[in-house]
Amino acid sequence: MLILRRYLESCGCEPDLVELIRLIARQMETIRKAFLENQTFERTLNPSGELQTQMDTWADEHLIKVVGNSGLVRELASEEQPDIIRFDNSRTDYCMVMDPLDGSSLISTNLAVGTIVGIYEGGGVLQPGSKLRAAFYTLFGPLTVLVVSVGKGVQSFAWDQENEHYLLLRTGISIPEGKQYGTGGLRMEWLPEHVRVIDYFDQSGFKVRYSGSFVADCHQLLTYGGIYSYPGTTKNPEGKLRLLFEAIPLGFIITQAGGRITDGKRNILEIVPEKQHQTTPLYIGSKGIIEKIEEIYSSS
Ligand code: AHM
Ligand code: MG
Repeated sequence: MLILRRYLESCGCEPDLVELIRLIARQMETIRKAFLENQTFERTLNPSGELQTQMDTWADEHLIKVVGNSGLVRELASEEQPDIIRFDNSRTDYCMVMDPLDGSSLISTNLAVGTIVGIYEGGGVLQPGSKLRAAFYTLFGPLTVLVVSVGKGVQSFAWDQENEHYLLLRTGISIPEGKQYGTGGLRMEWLPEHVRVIDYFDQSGFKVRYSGSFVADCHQLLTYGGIYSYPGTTKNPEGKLRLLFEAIPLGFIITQAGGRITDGKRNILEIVPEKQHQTTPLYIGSKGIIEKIEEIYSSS
């Protein structure tokens, strides 16, 4: 059975990149254990003004410590940190973006949440997604799953607790054209273009699937196809989800699986980020559906 390390080596990944991905991947066991004692919200707000959960801060502090001590990352941007962190001890040029725990409002409901990571080679963290060297996410469901792309397609692995390694689950993942959609934002605040998109889905026999965890909702796209969306609204025209920590890494993975990501008008992977906590409206999923959405936007 193929394990994560061998897969990354077989792709020609340099040893430092293999080590970095494996190092973070191994932290998932530690993070999973921390859920039991960290079930509630903190009183603190993150840089996007959202209430943090205990696990947001726990996972953030843990990963910053591990990554900082590794000497494998020069620059780190986290969804939970106001500023970019620089590590002078780094022997590499890797620049990393992370959402330490996405979907954390669902922790107290025991629905699936996960960690999202993107890795650039040099050039800082404010780069378009098309320049990513690698991206991966983990998902805490019945299995701890890791989905990774190093620019050579998408593979998923599952944590084998007994043997302490990640075993290949699915290889060469290709996103089908499905008929399901999820959308965030309050209906009363949707913009007219988004209303037209949703009308199109409803009139075309699409099912609704939305858990409130971006990483989990995107993960199901790899099996069932369809799309996830969080649009711009009258209140937040630039949407809710963060370009660096959510849109770019997941967009990279879904694109590598043959899907697409758009803000309605342009490929999100081509956007040059201007600031760390920038948000973007987004639609992510099956290629044909994204093309239809862009058609609806351009004719609006
Ligand atoms: P988080 O990183 O703090 O979890 O915030 C992002 C989350 C996404 O995981 C999810 O899709 C979205 O926010 C849900 O928002 P809403 O509750 O507005 O539907
Ligand atoms: Mg998030």
